[in-house]
Amino acid sequence: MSDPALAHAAAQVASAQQGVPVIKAFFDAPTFTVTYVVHDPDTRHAAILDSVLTYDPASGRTAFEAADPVLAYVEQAGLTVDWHLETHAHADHLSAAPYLQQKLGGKIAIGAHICEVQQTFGALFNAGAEFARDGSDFDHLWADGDTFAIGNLAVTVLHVPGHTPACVAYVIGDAVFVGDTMFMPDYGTARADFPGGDARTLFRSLRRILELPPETRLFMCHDYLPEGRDHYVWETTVAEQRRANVHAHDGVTEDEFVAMREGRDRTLAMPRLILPAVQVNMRAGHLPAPEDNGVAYLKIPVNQL
Ligand SMILES: N[C@@H](CCC(=O)N[C@@H](CS)C(=O)NCC(=O)O)C(=O)O
Ligand SMILES: [Fe+2]
Repeated sequence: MSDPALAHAAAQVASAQQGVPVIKAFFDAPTFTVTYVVHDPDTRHAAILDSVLTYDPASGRTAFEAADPVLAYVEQAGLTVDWHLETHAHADHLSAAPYLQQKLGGKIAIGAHICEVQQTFGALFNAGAEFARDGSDFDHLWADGDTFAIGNLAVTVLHVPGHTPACVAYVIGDAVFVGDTMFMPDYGTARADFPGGDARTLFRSLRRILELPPETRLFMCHDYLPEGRDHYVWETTVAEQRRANVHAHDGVTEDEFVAMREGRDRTLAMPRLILPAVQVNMRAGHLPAPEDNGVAYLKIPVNQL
């Protein structure tokens, strides 16, 4: 394998104890997002991945319906949260990482290419000089192949761009949190038409994850309940994706994938919350600074998306 980061992740999965880490999923039905709490049973150190701040765009009101059950679980289980890990700057929900950080501690981290995303969306929202585009709103930025530990759990970060330029997957023990690269086999893959997205890059990234050992557990960031299924699911394996992913199973060529993905993306509406979500998530989940009346405002760029 001429891919040291992937080789390291594959060795980590192969040597990890099966069934460890302990993984608890929380599904947010309004945004179809899965938040995970992952912990090491020996030390009870934990990470929270892709948390959701509930947001009603009609009233402009935030709430904690999605985040409070995560908070209650962590407190009841007596976990120490080291990290709030984002797989990418989400376009479909606001992050609850600052809320959970304030309650639980821990550092907020995302892929280092977030700086490109901040440039793009900083320009879209005509953000002023007070908006740093160097990733410094986050506590930590990951590069491809970075490694760290959650208690005794080994973690390898893989940069998997395509859906967005900054997407990363977190390989934790024998489990991979794939973000928005692929979805469950019967739904396929993520869209690649957001600013900075690219279908060919996405195919290479998701096929890279599928080079991991066949038994590797894969955890999705969303499930959209395709026709023919009546319950939400978010866990599968490398072997199952390679056999059955409707967009990207073994045998699908890069060109076939790109034609399919670009064709399908032309039919998709923008996510309901993209404008509030990216404006907040590019700031690591923080609202823009309040104006002189003490109120924080979100902008709507007209006729831009
Ligand atoms: N209907 C959802 C769609 C959200 C959406 O576009 N999700 C992205 C991931 S952030 C995606 O890849 N969707 C694939 C698809 O809808 O086929 C919404 O409005 O929030
Ligand atoms: Fe996404």
